[in-house]
Amino acid sequence: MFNLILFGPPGAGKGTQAIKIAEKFGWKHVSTGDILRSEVSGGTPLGLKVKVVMEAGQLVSDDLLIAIMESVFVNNSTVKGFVLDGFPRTLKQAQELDQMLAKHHESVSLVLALEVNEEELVTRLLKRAQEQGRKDDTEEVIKNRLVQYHNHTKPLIDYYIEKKLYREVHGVGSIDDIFAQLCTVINP
Ligand code: B4P
Repeated sequence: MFNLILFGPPGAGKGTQAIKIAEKFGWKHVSTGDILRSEVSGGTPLGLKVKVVMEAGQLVSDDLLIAIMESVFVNNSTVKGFVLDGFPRTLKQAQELDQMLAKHHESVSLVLALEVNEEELVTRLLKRAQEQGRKDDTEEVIKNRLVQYHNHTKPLIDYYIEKKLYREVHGVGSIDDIFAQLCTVINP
């Protein structure tokens, strides 16, 4: 099983590229952001719990995310691979992911990061706000999401460099060109 983590700051294009990668290689795309948003729009107890946190641009608790991912792995044990988009986002999530995979005799295969400057990230997310009206794409919440990224998620780069799993691709340019570059690094 190929376990790919697509990594990067908010707005780097993880969701955009994850869909294309999953389609090309026949892997399962798992976006924790999409899972949480669907709980919110469905008004489930979990959705009600995370709505305020997400709309403020904060990270949802590690325990909730870990429970969600456990059930994703249990319910998809026969897939050929996973594209994890938006998970892990904290050191605790990364450590728990390693343990979860080890339980199934699996491990992270590759961490592919999309490298995009902050000005471009903000421009993209504000554009998406106009097109899709996502509640966490306002200027103030975007700033907070970037702070969360710098404080909690960016430190994972060293974690994965140490494990020799980390590769970076320049994430500015056309979606198809970036996709082509990502595909040259993925070698299932
Ligand atoms: P996510 O849904 O993961 O949000 P994201 O980081 O903004 O998305 P992404 O980087 O995938 O950007 P996209 O491709 O859409 O998370 C939302 C929230 O959920 C978090 O803030 C948090 O509260 C919660 N959450 C999720 N996972 C969690 C976890 N593990 N732990 C705790 N909390 C968690 O691209 C952005 C825009 O750019 C799009 O409009 C796209 O069309 C555009 N774009 C993409 N590529 C482009 C390109 N090459 N050029 C120009 N525009 C491009």
